[in-house]
Amino acid sequence: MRTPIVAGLAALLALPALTVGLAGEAQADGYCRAGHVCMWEDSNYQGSRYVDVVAAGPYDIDGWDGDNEISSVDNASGTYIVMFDNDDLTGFLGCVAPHQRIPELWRNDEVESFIARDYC
Ligand SMILES: [Ca+2]
Ligand SMILES: [Ca+2]
Ligand SMILES: [Ca+2]
Repeated sequence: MRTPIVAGLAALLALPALTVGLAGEAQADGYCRAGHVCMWEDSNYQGSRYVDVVAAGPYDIDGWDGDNEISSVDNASGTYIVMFDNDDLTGFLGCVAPHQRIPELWRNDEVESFIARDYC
């Protein structure tokens, strides 16, 4: 009779994780899903996670939600993330290498758009 109880417990424990996943916060703070790029308001992957998208692009960070506020980045993809100071990929800032994590951006609070591509 133990097996059904254990299975039931497992289902109960899995439910909150599933709910969180549907809300788009599947990963513990500070980590990005494989293939995604994530950007945070504060250094060390803290504060609002303004960006959590499949690494592709081009992508304009929302003007009310992250523009000129990004302080840390986790690139969980196999491509470069090329960051720009302004919208529409203008004003080159720098690159995040494949699978690179940057706890404190060297150009703090400046990123406004980015694109994923296979070169810097
Ligand atoms: Ca923007
Ligand atoms: Ca910031
Ligand atoms: Ca900027």
